[in-house]
Amino acid sequence: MVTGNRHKFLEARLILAEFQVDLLQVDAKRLEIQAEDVEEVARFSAEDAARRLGGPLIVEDAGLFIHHLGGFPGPYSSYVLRTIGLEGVLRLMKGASDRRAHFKSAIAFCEAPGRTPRVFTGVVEGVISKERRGEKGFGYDPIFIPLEGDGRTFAEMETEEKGRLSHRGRALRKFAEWFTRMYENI
Ligand code: ITT
Repeated sequence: MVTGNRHKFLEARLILAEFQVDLLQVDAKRLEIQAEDVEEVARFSAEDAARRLGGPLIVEDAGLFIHHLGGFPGPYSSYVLRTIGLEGVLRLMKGASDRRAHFKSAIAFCEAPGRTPRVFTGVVEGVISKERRGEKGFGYDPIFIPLEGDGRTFAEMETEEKGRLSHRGRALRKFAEWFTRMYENI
């Protein structure tokens, strides 16, 4: 998995281990285009990474889409976290009655240089909390409460529990089902 985000990698490794798929992290340079949808970003990045590093590999692009803010920060999620941070997002949400949001993940698999990547997506619906809660996870986890949970934020959950509900878990399980079918005879 080509990523600079260790947390993301550790979550992904745990999920794929359930399918007996072993994952290694490569923190290598790759191009990341600015686009509206995570699928396109992931597909482009995987193609570029495979050209530089060979394959097979996966790349993930993810984002948080907040309804009250018209889908913002979406494709700008990492920039927004680096600039205004969680406190800034909570400020933008002050007084908002519609606190719905979703995370979306796109996992792009590229088998080898020149091959067209295959993309798998996953979404988790939730709400933005009124204050930050929890120390686990990363990124927006302290302010995201998944609807299918029990009211805790992702940052209040163990990695395994988050993986059962998360956008990343959903996308990776789709990938793993396809991958293990494709490669079962190798
Ligand atoms: P790579 O591109 O190197 O994989 P990244 O951290 O930049 O790592 P993304 O572009 O996919 O990853 O993520 C965009 C932002 O969304 C980034 O700030 C993440 O912290 C945040 N994010 C992604 N998945 C998340 C999750 O499961 N929980 C909380 N925040 C998440």
